[in-house]
Amino acid sequence: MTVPPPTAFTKSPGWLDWYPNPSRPRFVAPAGAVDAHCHVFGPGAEFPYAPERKYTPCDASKRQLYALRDHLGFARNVVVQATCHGADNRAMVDALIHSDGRARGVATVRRGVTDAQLESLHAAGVRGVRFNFLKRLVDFTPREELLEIAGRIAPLGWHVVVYFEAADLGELWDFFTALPTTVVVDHMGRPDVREPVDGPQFQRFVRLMREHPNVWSKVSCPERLSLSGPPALHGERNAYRDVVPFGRCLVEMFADRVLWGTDWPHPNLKDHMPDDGLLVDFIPHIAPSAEAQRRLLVDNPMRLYWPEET
Ligand code: 0GY
Repeated sequence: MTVPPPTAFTKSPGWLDWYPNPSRPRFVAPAGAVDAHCHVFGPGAEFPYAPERKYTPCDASKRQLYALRDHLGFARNVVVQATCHGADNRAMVDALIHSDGRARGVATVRRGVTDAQLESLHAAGVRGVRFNFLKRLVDFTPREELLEIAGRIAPLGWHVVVYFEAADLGELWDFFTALPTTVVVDHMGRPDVREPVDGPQFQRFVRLMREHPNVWSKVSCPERLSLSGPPALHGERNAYRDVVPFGRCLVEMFADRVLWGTDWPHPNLKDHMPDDGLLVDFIPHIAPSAEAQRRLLVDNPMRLYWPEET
């Protein structure tokens, strides 16, 4: 029997690779646009996946990410640490330091992180930490541990990115509102888009943003939230319509606290893999005016990730 080398990883069953030949978007992003939510996976032979991971992805390298950035007409990326790398930030940091200053990052750190490690992450371009509350992605971390980490990163000017399901917001509310930093919510707090945008579930999220001006939202991942499903053909440019009212509501109400990202390479999608060109064409449906697009894609992410340039 041949024992595979320790760096050989087998993708989780049913894992879908990222879309190989994305179309060129019709929507032309404003100059300096930032893809504020994307990941790198490995490559596993260079940056092994974490032993505690809940899934094993396909490789998705920095080179492939930056080629996609150029193809989509974007200028910069925010690379968010993916759970398959645990708190080993090397792949993400490697992507940042090979970006010519065009990528910043969001890390995962544990309680024992040293000041020197935080400073080194900062020097590489990290500007936030991510707290993940999805049981299918991570094991439980006690809230006091997360609060301690938030207190450690606040003096660096970093923020906290939170990922949770809409149904859990009530239970997480006090924790989120106690955080001493800007708080960025992934994917609009994952609303159930079968419910109306003015229904209690999404309005609770709107209330969180209205009452807490330090809370921002990524108006991202229509492909993850949509129930109307993928476009029947990958030429159709009118996809994910059931998610539009949710994104549009947040863009209209909180124009200076919204971010957008591709979520490339789209972890854990089981039914279809989106054409990233179509995802870019979703933007004008949620941000119809040139001003809203500029704030969403340039002004807001620059203020959060490259404040020294604004
Ligand atoms: C996303 C969503 C997911 C996964 C991760 O870090 C991750 O593993 O973020 C997901 O499975 O919903 O934003 O990339």
